Amino acid sequence: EIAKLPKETLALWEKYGADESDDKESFQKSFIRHVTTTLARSIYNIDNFSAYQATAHSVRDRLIKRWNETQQTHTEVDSKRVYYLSLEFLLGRSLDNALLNLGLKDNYGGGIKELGFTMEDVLEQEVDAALGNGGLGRLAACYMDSLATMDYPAWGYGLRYTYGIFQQRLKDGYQIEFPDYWLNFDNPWELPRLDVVVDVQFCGSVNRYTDEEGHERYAWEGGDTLQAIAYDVPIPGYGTKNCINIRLWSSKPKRQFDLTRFNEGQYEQAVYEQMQAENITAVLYPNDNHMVGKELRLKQQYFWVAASLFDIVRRFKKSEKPWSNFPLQVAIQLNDTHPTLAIVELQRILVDLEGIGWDEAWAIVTQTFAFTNHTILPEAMERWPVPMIQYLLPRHMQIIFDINLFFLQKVEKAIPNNRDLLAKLSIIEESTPQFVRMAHLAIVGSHRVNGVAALHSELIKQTIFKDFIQFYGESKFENKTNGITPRRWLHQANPKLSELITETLGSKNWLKNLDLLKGLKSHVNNKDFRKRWVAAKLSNKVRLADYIQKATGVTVNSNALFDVQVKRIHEYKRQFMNILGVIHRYNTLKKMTSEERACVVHRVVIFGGKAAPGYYIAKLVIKLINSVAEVVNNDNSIEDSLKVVFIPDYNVSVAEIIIPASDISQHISTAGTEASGTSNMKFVLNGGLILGTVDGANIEICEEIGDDNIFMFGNLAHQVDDLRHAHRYRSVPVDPSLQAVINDIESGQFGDSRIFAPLINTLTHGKDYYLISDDFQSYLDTQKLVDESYKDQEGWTTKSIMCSAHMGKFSSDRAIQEYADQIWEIKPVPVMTKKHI
Ligand code: CJB
Repeated sequence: EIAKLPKETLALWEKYGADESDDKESFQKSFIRHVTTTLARSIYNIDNFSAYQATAHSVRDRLIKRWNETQQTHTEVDSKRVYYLSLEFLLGRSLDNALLNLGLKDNYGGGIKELGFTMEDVLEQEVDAALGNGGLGRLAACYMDSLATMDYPAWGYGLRYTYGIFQQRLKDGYQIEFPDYWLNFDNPWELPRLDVVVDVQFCGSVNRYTDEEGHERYAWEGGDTLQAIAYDVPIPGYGTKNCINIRLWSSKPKRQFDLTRFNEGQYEQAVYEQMQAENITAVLYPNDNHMVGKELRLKQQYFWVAASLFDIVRRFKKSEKPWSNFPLQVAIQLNDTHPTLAIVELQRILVDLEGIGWDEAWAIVTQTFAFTNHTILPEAMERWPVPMIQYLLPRHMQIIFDINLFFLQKVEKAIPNNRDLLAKLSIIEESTPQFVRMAHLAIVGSHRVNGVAALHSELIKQTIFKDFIQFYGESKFENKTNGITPRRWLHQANPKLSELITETLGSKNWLKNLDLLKGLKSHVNNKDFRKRWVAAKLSNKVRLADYIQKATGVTVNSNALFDVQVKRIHEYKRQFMNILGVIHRYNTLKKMTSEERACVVHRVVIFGGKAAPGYYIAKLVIKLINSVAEVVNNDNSIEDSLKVVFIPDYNVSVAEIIIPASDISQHISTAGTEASGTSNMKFVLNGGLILGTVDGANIEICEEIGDDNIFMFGNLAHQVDDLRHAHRYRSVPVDPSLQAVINDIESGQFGDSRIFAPLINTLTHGKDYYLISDDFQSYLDTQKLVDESYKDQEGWTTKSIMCSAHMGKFSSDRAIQEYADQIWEIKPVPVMTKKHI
């Protein structure tokens, strides 16, 4: 029940609800207030961590104000909103980002110094919010930043995992996993909404009945009910009052305790139910580009989808518009197939709960949803056993069968007598047991399907979704090339370069319009500008070298060429090829005379990335990298011409140190396997060059920056099938350089070779699925070109500047603009400054 407040009260709100100012003194006041009250500490008892907490709480106060004004504006205007459903939001740290987006960094920096701390130390205290695996989760975070910055009325919906992606440590060169209990200390970046609670049902049964008007209806009854509690994460836009919301759900039991059991002395049984319920949002599944069909994961998906749709529908119903207006008020984007059950849930709400006819309901559903595909790897395709869905969600399974029936009837009508096509398009895979193909369900239930880079969007039409084109034609399938936010990935991660760009262009407008970077081109021959460009890169390399020293104990020379590959460890991303290339380089260096070596460009090869805990081969790749590093880094005979490091626990905040420091980064997936890649964009934006295959967004980056400024190599996507086929007829790799490297490993040069046998085995006996052998020579040749180019430091600097200058297209603002105009049909809603109560 909302209290009706008398006029005098409203006046008090006006008077005391006034601004908390953003000047230095106001910050210092709020800092001291938070230390003494929120943290209950005294001036004699503050460490860097408390200073971080107090600063964060001061920023949080200001965020909440903007967040409130944004929500009030959106409620008042009530225009169409977009809801971005993502099982992963890889946000990283929030304090620096909030300070920059709110324009508080300078005042707070000055204020904190006078209080006896440094901003750098304070920022270092924050633990990453790591509720994601890799590219897909970070993309969601970049998109939220753009939606906020561009004043769109948008919400993110996800899960509040108690444990984020595991922490990676190394022992004897092997990855070991530690739980990421990120909520150990208080989390100032979330607002618990203990009043926003949604019941979520599982199991039970379906009863058919006839309603008063004689219609056949279905009721889902019985089973277990859990509760979803909302935690809201404010996302501030850059240079705007707009501050949008990511709502993360946390699970808890509906009943706190089974008192009967407790009184009977069965304490363990009594808490069992509680634990089961809390389990649902306990942990993020640590797999990237790989489906593992665990029942708990399916429960997570439904729990999240049911709570989110309840919330969305509740908000829609407040405005009392007719149901036919739903798609005019609501756009829902499915980030991969993980939230596909939302399609079924909305149909269930409309048909079973709201009593709308099937066809009318289905038209509303399909106009509301759009679906983004992020991969064509077969092992990543989600399919759930029919019996598992039947047990957990009996009514949903019926609805899926009906959706499929009506869909296949339409196909049959449009393309008669083609049973083969029906089987291929069916949402149900007719195996034993049957499976639900989530991608098919997502396509059928959405009005638009998109891939994430031009090549990928073409490939999905030619491969995994080929058969759908026959029925729908091409117009349902489109491309939305990914983007990254320049606020975090240049302004925040690379302050020196950001400052230089702002000074050179004469304003900060490029941060909201990245195309303005092309203004740098006219300065490319300006000596002073070039000098500062090079100095920024060098200081970033020094910063990274310090980090490497601390994290691995290895000393690296900041004047060497920094060669970086950081991303999830996966066979298709071919870190294996990189380390095989390193072995080739090492043994070539060893054969040289000192004089010859003096002419060689010194390199530091930097790896980072997590392997899924159950991915044996990926974990062996990490072990091989570390074994090679051990030998190379301790071999004085090569005189520092090569160093190899594996930086442990790669995450968003580590990426912010690594990316601005790279000279060259590797994006070397087998052609056709990396849907887009997004770190490639981050590296180039920061003036790093790319060594890459003709894959994903590399192709579009090449188009923008020109092929003089990128090192591309390897076979093309359309050649892959034939090459794989040809492998079947050979037992050893065809490439002699590769065979030599394999021999080196097998000779024990990097320790007990038996350890690496399963890894080597992936290349031999007709396998080599990812075509390392086919691309190896071209890879080595292109690496030589990199060395030669780097010797020409002036030429390299020109390339570096030209790279950044042409990266406008890859702002996530451009991507979001395309989604907003072409899929969601939403308009910006600037936050109104007048007071709303
Ligand atoms: N992607 O991160 C994931 N996880 C998956 O399970 C499937 C795909 C990645 O999504 C990124 C964002 O679209 C892409 O850039 C990347 O190529 C893809 O692997």
